Amino acid sequence: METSLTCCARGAILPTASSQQYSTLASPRSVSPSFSSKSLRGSSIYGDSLRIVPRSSLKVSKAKSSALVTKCEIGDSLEEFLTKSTSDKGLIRLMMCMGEALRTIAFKVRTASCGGTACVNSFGDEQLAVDLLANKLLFEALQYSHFCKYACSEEVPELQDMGGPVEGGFSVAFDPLDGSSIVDTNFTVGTIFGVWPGDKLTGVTGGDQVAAAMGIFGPRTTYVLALKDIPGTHEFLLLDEGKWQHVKDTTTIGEGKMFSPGNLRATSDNTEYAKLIDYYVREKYTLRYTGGMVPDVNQIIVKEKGIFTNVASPSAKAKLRLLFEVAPLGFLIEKAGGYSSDGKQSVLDKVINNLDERTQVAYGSKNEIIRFEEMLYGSSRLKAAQPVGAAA
Ligand code: FDP
Repeated sequence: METSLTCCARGAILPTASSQQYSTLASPRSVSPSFSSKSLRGSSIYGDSLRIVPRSSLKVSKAKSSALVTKCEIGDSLEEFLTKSTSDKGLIRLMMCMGEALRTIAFKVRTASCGGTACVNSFGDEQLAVDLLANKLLFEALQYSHFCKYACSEEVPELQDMGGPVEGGFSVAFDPLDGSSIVDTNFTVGTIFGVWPGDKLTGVTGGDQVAAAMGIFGPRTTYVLALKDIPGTHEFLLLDEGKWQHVKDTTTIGEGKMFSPGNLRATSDNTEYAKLIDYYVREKYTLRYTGGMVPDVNQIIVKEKGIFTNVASPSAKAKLRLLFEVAPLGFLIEKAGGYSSDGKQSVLDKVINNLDERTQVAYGSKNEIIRFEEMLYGSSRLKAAQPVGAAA
């Protein structure tokens, strides 16, 4: 396994588009047989130019509450970071393999041809809509990791057997390309995934995740991840040479007037949500909303402040999926020092009863989540240390 891991780190397992059909995905069953093995070949799609940030110019990680994480430095490669952060070799391998898939997806998004209603991969030997291609690449990466038991995606919401072990292995839920409706407008889009131990993706909670991550395909490509055993949410930048470099830790989400209001149509028949939006406007919050959940939530982690809401109403039902989107992003936000809520509880405390379960959600700083719960339901489970109106 060590040899394979080294191979991952060098980028030699980059799965590339192939003309082979994904028959397992074409007719999904409740639990499919293992994917057939596929040839994963190296790729030279990345240029040769080097743009490595010298370690000396980068600050050392501020996170102090774990002996492991204090050894992790800004400037580390993804593999160095993971090796310092966890002794679980299976998890390291899985996160490395997903990193390989993410950089391939970044390239496919960047070079897609957009027209009509779809953005299609136009580079290489396979013509496929980019969200379906992303879906395929992620399943391939998980199978190749050898540590994934089951996987399922928003595109294929049934458990697929990836062939890995139950004991010491993981099950992974992912949204291959969240915000696929804004790929053509060249807005930032992203992949979301959550990693659970063993073979269960239902009857578990978001708090049971051992890791979660987003791949963010914008002007820059980043891999933002959190691991259960270490504090903080960690951002890796994809360098020109194809390596992921650790560039930021977030361990605190503070107060600040920035809002990102999803499902705004619900304000027409949810008066509490309408009042909450009025509050943000009256208090002169800055609106920062793209309509893509990945960049809209990522900005809270990067700017270390703000609130994202996606609230339901009788006529505008909850649409965000607990398993594929809400729980993994909740894990990233809470590991970053923020809070999440469905109005009454942390989204990490919600039991995932079925793969397609939907929920309303808010992510943000503590005071923002208190305000969200109080304005929607009259009280908050979080004890306010100071009056809620006191946001900076
Ligand atoms: P999209 O439909 O474009 O895939 O997850 C679905 C999602 O995007 C989120 O990325 C986004 O936050 C949300 O839908 C936007 O919904 P509203 O238009 O209702 O705000």
